[in-house]
Amino acid sequence: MLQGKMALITVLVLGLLGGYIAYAGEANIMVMPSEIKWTDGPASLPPGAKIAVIEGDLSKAVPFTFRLKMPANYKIAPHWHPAIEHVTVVSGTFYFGAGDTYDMAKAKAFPAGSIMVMPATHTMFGWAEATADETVIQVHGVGPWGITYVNSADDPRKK
Ligand SMILES: [Cu+2]
Repeated sequence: MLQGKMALITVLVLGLLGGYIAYAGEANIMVMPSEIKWTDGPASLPPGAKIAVIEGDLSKAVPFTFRLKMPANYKIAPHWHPAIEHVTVVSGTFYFGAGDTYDMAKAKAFPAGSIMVMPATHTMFGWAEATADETVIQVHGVGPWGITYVNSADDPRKK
């Protein structure tokens, strides 16, 4: 079971990011908002999001920081990660809840400046506020990173 999970994580992580970006352990990283380079979000997330990896290589055992820009009403189904996740809301409002089921009543609206810290394998779900053009969150932790959906039917890689 655990081996299966690890194999799955490896597949997810390798699919997430190809390029190598410095991490703070080897170089200073000082980035202005205007210098952030956005690309289409990874296949592991529903289409429509943009990602900017600021630090690290998500497939490696090094610190990483990335931002995720989501359009209004963007939904991320219940899932978990192989490592601790720190989520900081940079702009907009991110609705975020803990648990295995997508239950809006169990989520809270987190405005810019909020931070959530979720231990490895804890389940969570979220969506971007409906009225903002975009909601940006920043995620940091130590890789290797990945995402596993509670219901595999929610995994965009399987659609
Ligand atoms: Cu998450």
